[in-house]
Parts: sequence; C-alpha cells; structure tokens
Amino acid sequence: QAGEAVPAAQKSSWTSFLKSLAGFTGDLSAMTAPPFILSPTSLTEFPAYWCERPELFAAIADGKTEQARALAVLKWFISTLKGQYTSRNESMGSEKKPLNPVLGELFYGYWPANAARGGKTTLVVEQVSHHPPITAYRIENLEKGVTLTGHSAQKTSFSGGSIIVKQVGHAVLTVSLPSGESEEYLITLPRLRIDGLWYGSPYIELAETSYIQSSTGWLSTIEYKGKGYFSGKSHSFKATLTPHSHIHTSPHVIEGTWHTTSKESHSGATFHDVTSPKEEITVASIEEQGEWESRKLWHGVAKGIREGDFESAATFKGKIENEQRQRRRDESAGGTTWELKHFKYVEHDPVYERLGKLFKANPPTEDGYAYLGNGPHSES
Ligand code: HCR
Repeated sequence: QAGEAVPAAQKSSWTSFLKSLAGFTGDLSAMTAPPFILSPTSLTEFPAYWCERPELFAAIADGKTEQARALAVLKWFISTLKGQYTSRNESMGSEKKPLNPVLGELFYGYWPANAARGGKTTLVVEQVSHHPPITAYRIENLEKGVTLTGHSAQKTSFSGGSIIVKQVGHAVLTVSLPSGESEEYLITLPRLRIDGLWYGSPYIELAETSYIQSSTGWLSTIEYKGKGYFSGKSHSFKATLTPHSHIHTSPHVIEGTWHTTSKESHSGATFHDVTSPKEEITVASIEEQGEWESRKLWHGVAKGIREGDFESAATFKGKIENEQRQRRRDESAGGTTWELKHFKYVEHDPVYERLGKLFKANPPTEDGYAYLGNGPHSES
C-alpha cells in the first residue's frame, strides 16, 4: 500500500516530497524531506564503508602475482558493497537521507593494527565542496603499503518511480611492492537506483557496470543486476577479470549477490562472503573532537533526529546553515576563498586519464583531489 511505512502525520509531506522529485535533476541532498526519512549521520562518514573489512584491504599487498593482487582488489571491492548500499536498511529499517555536510567538515577514524591485517588503517575525510556536495577521502595501511584516495559526488534524477543516482568521482588504490615498484588501480562506481519510495521504505539497487583497471593491465568488469536478471535475485552481480591483451589466460568469472556470497564460475569455489560481522571504524569521542569534525559539528541535530525532537534538530541545523552563510559572505567581502585542509584540487587526474584509456572510460577525463599527507594519524 502507498506510504505503508510512513508515519500517519507525515504522509502528506512524504507525498509532496515525492511529487517534487518528479522531473527533478540536481542536488537531492539539499531538498527538505519529512523527518521520518532523516538520518543522523553525515555523508562524510560514508567513506568508512570502504574499509570495514580491513583485513581484505591489507591482504591486497600479500598477493604474490599481478593476477592475485587484481583478484584481491576485486574481492575487497565487492565485499564493501553490502556496507555501502544496504547498511542503513539494516540499522535504520530503510535507506535514509544523510546529513548534507558543510564545506570543510572533517571525519577521522581508524581500524586498529593486529596480526591479521598488519598496521593501523586510517581514514581521513574532508568535505571539499558544498554546492555541489563533494567528499574526498584517503584510507591508508602504511605498514602494508596499501592506500585508497577518492572523491564522491552524485547526480540525481527521477525516473519510473525511482531516484537514479549517477555517482560522479572515482577512487585510486595504490599498492607499494617490496621491490620498490607500485601498482595502481582505478576504480569507477556503479549507478544506484533508489526503489521503494512509493511505500516510504527506500532501498538501493545497483545497476549498469563499474570497472577496476590495474596499471598491470588486469581489468575487472562488474555488471550489476537486480531481481529478474542473471540469478533472478536482488543485488546480483557478475564480475569478469581479464588479463592484458598479450597474456593468454582465460578470464575469471565470478557470480553471486554482493550482500551475501559469490563463487568463481569455473571452480565453484567461494569468492567473497560478507555474511560474517564487519568491523566499524573507531572514532574519537565527541568531547575529544575538533569543531569541524562531523560528529561534534552535527551533535545537536543528530541528537534531535535520534530522539524524535525534530524542532530541536531544525534549530541546530538552522544555526549551522546560518553560520555557513555568514562565513561565505565574509569570504566574498574579504576577497578570500575557503582553503582545503587535507586535499588539493587537480583538474585532470593523471591516473584516471592514463588507466581510463585502457578500458575507454567514459568520460575520458575526470578531476580529482590529491591527498596532502597531513592527516592526524598518518605518522603512526
Ligand atoms: C544517494 C544517497 C547519497 C549518496 C550515498 C553514496 C553514493 C555516497 C558514497 C558512498 O560510497 C556510497 C553511497 C551510498 C548511499 O546509498 C548513497 C545515498 C542513498 C540516499 C542518498 C540520497 C542523497 C538521499 C535520498 C533521499 C531518499 C532516501 C528519500
């Protein structure tokens, strides 16, 4: 039934929200939505999903051959999808609208070192643009020599009752080998469809194709399908890992559902399995955080949302927004601009251009954000 999951008092505002989506293209995060669909978490926290299985991230460095490392990157990538795209359904009952980060917002955290994964794995996130929202991130396990640098933005549109989200941005994973050489992997991102809107219980399905291109030539092509395709199951995917054209090895084909398990087609062996618990990031307490750090900055708003006190959430949100507007006015009056803290804008990402050519990436060039190496935990 329409609006089944919507609280009675919010049904009409949900209907108006859905109506305003029709014909909408642009920045969905700035749209006002009814309280029941609001999440108390800022989008700056999302890059942590890349590393909630830190041992898989670390294990990339243990691959003995180019092929083994390319497979390990694919395995780690597929294993992040459950967290990235279904975890809000698990923790909050449906996909929700995250808090729209302010320019300069920061999120820091880490996964502690242990024998299985080697050194501490650290995360540095910075909101590098507000209009449009762009989030830049860096993850590193320096002991293992594995790093991930990326940025994430979204272009949204509405079609056939669903929100379609084109992910803009990409990530680059680097592995430093004991030989002193290093490998790079360019990672592009899938398209999202947000379904279930009619019922008021949105969830994500992934669509189309994403790629992981290694500087060694190995290419993973990952096709995403929902119910009614390959296996007829939601969250299905088929990944093909192909070697560089001059190597004559048959491709690896992997099929399964990204939120559970998958198998290598030729051997039937399990490829990935995310049915066991993941490890959430460790974050400093709010008392220890600086004023730009996400959980401290949004504390009042998040508390209001969690406790169902939406008036107080709106008051705190209004305060943050007014403060931001004033800051922008002061900057333009003083002829200054906001300075990024951990990243530097790059108009043409050289790794994207170089590796993108190998699989004819579309678009052929993308901008990027280079990490400045000055995150709080980078020394340990
Ligand atoms: C589209 C989305 C904001 C962006 C979120 C991204 C794409 C961010 C990068 C992460 O790596 C992966 C990721 C996962 C989320 O599924 C995706 C969000 C889902 C909803 C949210 C919209 C801006 C809010 C839509 C409002 C609906 C729920 C009514």
